[in-house]
Amino acid sequence: MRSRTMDGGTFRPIHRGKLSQPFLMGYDTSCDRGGILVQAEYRMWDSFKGYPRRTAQADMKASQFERIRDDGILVVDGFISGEIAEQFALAIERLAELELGKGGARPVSGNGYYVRNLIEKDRVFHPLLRSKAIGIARMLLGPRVSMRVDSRIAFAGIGGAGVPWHIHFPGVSEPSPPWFSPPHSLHCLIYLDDVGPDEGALRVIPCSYTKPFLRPEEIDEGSAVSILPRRGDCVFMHGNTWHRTDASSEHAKQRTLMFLGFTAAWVQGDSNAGGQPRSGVVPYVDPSTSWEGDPEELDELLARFRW
Ligand SMILES: O=C(O)CCC(=O)C(=O)O
Ligand SMILES: [Fe+2]
Repeated sequence: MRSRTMDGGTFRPIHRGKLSQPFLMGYDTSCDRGGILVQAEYRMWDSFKGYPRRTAQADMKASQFERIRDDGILVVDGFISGEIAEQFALAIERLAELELGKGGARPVSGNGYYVRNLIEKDRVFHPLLRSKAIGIARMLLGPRVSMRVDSRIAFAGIGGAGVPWHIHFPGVSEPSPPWFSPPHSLHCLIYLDDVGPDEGALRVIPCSYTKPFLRPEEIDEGSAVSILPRRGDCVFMHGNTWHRTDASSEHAKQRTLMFLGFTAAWVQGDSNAGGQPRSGVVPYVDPSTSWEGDPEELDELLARFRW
């Protein structure tokens, strides 16, 4: 068990330094007791609301922020504590038991199954509405982001299982229309079980989010990095980073992970391929019952944002 608090330890105070010009967004990095935090001061170009300001902070070193921003991939060890990972894993198993075979959790052949929309299904996931991942998402995608939380459980003891090369937002076409903008999203894969060679490494191609039009057979395996995440670790990736898993062995233990998927709040639609509407199998849990912040921010996070 690691002894980290929710979302990677204590939040260090920051030296604010010089903020960006009004109406301009800029990055401000500052040193504080050896740690470096990155922040953006946004002025939201919303005349109806009086051009409100919002500050986004990523609790990470500038070099880490540049890594996720440019390479589209960053691994953060111990992002959540082992204890909280255990709570999440148990809640996901409970939901899976309720949903399996009833139109909820969806088994995928050779892959395991997905339990989706966790925030709306159990209060245990509501602290994620204050996750430090949100600040990072706002640094990358803008001040208004929405978030959904899904999970995957891969079966124990099954050899040859895994996911092939894929991206999470395959929204491109050929030819590319003149007004097409590439789909940007931040996906945070939080591992709730240790992954070793038996469970199968995660393989990721850095910078590949710039090539959503690749075909899986064109991928250069040699350029992939191999990651063996441990319970509580988080792999931050651009949602269109090409990735796959190595095949499991028959000695594989259960592999449970959560996906925190972020898009700009006005992007309608699913941030995770194959998402499903509310199944109605488990009762709806209203996230606003455990929210003390600005209701507008909650609406954004839950994809209820309207202009
Ligand atoms: O299991 C993993 O490590 C990654 C799974 C994955 O990429 C997916 O389900 O989309
Ligand atoms: Fe994936």
